[in-house]
Amino acid sequence: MHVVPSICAFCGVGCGIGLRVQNDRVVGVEPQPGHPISQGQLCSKGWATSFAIEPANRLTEPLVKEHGRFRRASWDEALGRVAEALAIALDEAGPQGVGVISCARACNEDNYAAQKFARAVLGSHNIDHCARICHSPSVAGLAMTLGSGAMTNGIADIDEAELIMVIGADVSENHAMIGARMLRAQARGATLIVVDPRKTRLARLADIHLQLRLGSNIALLNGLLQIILANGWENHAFLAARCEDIQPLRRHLAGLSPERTSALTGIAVADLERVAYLFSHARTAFTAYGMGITQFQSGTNNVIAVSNLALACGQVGRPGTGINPLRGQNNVQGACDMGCLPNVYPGYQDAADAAVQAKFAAAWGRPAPEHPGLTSLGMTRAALDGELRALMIMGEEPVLTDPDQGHVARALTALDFLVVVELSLTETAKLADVVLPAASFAEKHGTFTNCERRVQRVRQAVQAPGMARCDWQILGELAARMGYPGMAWGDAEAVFEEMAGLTPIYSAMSYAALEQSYGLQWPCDAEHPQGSPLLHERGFPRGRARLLPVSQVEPDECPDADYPFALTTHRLHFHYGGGSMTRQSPLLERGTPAALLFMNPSDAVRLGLEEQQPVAVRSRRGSLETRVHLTDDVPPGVLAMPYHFREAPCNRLTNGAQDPLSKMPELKACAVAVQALSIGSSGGVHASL
Ligand SMILES: Nc1nc2c(c(=O)[nH]1)N[C@H]1C(S)=C(S)[C@@H](COP(=O)(O)OP(=O)(O)OC[C@H]3O[C@@H](n4cnc5c(=O)[nH]c(N)nc54)[C@H](O)[C@@H]3O)O[C@H]1N2
Ligand SMILES: Nc1nc2c(c(=O)[nH]1)N[C@H]1C(S)=C(S)[C@@H](COP(=O)(O)OP(=O)(O)OC[C@H]3O[C@@H](n4cnc5c(=O)[nH]c(N)nc54)[C@H](O)[C@@H]3O)O[C@H]1N2
Ligand code: SF4
Ligand SMILES: [Mo]
Repeated sequence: MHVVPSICAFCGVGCGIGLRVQNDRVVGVEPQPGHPISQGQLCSKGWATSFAIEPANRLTEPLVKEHGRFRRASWDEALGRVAEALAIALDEAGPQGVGVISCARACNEDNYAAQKFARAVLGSHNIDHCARICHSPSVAGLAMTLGSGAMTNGIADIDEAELIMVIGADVSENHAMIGARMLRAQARGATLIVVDPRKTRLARLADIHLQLRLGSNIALLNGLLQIILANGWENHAFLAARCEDIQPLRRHLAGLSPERTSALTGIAVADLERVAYLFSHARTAFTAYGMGITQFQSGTNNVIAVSNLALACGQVGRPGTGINPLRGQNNVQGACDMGCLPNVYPGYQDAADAAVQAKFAAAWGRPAPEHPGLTSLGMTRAALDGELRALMIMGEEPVLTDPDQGHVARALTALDFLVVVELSLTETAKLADVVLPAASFAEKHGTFTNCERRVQRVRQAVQAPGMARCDWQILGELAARMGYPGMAWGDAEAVFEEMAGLTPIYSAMSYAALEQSYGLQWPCDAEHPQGSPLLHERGFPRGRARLLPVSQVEPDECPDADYPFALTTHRLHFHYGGGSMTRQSPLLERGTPAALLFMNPSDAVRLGLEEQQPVAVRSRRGSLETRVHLTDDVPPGVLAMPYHFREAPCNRLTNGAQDPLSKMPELKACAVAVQALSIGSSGGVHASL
């Protein structure tokens, strides 16, 4: 047996793992000794890696659909079909009629290839990925206030924080090794504050839990800032030297009072005052936030409200501080950095800028696409309208993970042609015309960029099962068939080198440089050859940081007589995304609860429901059956459901209403009704869980 060092392929923490290999099979996992992030530990998902990529559960051959059924095919036949279908769609509908969804679980090299394929081969900016429904409001909001949308500080900064404020993130479940680090910081004396409508595990352990009303983030953050400004607790020196526009914000908040904030958020005035005092007086306050901020139709404004608070108190640009969006997927930071977004080329170079267009047109030997691109949900809409004809989905499971499942399934079936590149036959792959087998991270060389902008090497430990290939190779072959020779790279390193040459924030990186340490944090360029653990020490990318007045916006759908509950959706520690990888592990499957609808006991009493009672849950868009679990994790009137389970897919219920700026759908709040199911129908529920 030998051990191959790599990086965990689940969440954005980026833990260092060792793949234990025997007879060309990954038989187990161990923590990478000395790794600066995981420090010799892994969470249960990391430990379960070998199940997630087990060859027996994988796609090993291309599949093509005929008369509604899949049959095996050669690469030659399958790629021939894809090339032909894309050519027909281009012919009939032009570059606006085709699109690519890339994969935040795959390597930077794969994602670079995906956006190059969309732009250089298909001639379209229709390229997007799951960041749209994750941290797109961070990218949009922090671009407006700071000029850059990534975590400003590193994970190790938690060790230097005097105060840690977690807003809308369930860190001990979802970024487990960061959660553990926060609890260690608390044990050495840091103050831990959690802002969440649910009593998460971290909230129960925190010094202060602000259990705000669902969707009242801006009211709370504005209210805290109003108390700070009214008492003169803001950081005057930082505001004068580093920020602009405090006066309009001061005027905007002047009409508020702590009592009004308390009424809007459900938090007692004394708690508001205590948190405002502690946050503004801490020498170093590390702010981390997640989906409880971004997944609202007010997502971008929520992010701006977080930014306003941290800036006004000068809690940015120093070790132990920062505005830190906890990026979710193992390589979602990288997929954004690689330009898998309709409006930017690699390194956030503006797709609408003529000089940038000329740069890439010259490098790739193809003219820049003429039209602005569509977002992922924009492509779904265009498919339903008959405008998008052919789509490639490379490693995403939108049937389970996008809002309003019925709408998504109708859109994908309305396409003339769908090709899915996947590890296994997911719910989305089942709808495809052609399915192509992809190599997993343990079967290829490449890089992942974790949530703190750290680019780390992933190494091939075993051969890919059957005929599976790397995404960049598949895209390269397809490009060649479509008459574009510029993606025929010899190996992953060649893809990385081409990318680094065109991406200023990665420009001083190479595989050799990444080998020398535990990766490098961008920007890594001639000025910062050793990378940049800490951003904005002296200036912001936009010069001075901007404070922007924002106002509370209620969720699009609030409870009413027909749909009396607010439903929020979240994650469980043992499962990941649409579950296609974690649900292969018998150990993690043991962590699947029998009941998926979390309800406060007082609501259950009112409705006459008992623990594990079968229920139907309805929203304006769809319904599902599951069982209730009674817990005071959720407040009365609020229900919560995880989104990992195809048997009871909560995205059948969720609302597609979008943030106008980032196009983020409102995954964290919609209105539902609950109905008890009779014992007769419970057999069905039981069988489905
Ligand atoms: N185990 C596991 N880990 C994961 C993942 C997974 O699927 N499983 N997915 C990864 C991905 S892609 C991501 S993006 C991250 C996401 O990680 P998180 O951001 O932690 O994701 P969630 O659990 O969806 O939501 C976080 C919290 O927001 C709270 N919330 C809901 N409404 C509000 C509100 O109005 N205000 C506030 N302040 N909070 C609110 C919820 O109660 C929940 O506790 O996790 C990553 N890690
Ligand atoms: N209701 C609700 N819905 C949500 C959320 C929520 O909080 N509530 N959160 C949203 C968020 S934050 C996110 S990020 C999305 C995530 O949504 P998705 O990205 O759709 O979720 P995953 O299950 O991670 O899907 C990734 C797929 O990639 C495949 N894969 C892994 N590695 C590779 C590879 O190297 N190559 C290829 N080709 N495929 C690979 C895996 O098999 C898996 O099926 O879900 C969103 N949906
Ligand atoms: S915390 Fe995230 S990166 Fe670390 S082992 Fe767990 S899933 Fe993997
Ligand atoms: Mo995410």
